[in-house]
Amino acid sequence: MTDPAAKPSPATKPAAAAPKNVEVHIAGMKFNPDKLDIACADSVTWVNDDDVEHTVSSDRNSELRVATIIIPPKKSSDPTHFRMPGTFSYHCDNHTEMTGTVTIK
Ligand SMILES: [Cu+2]
Repeated sequence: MTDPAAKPSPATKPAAAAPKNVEVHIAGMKFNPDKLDIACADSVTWVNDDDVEHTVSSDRNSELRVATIIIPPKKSSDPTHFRMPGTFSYHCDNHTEMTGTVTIK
């Protein structure tokens, strides 16, 4: 395996709360991790490792809502920013047993 996104060496020491992008992988019909805590400045990328399409769709009672994200097989979502604290609970429209939560502090 090659690493196409090799990190550049940091020129300066990053701040303690530097924003980061966190990956949630989808494999075997599960979100992993299915519960994620992030900071407000962070973003989330969903990576579909499965051979079928999945979606990331807000639950009805979700405090935070995003437009449904459709992720084709072996593809990734764009980094998703939430920009406010709250709980984003979501599911896959194609497989309703697939659920996850992102808590933004
Ligand atoms: Cu699915």
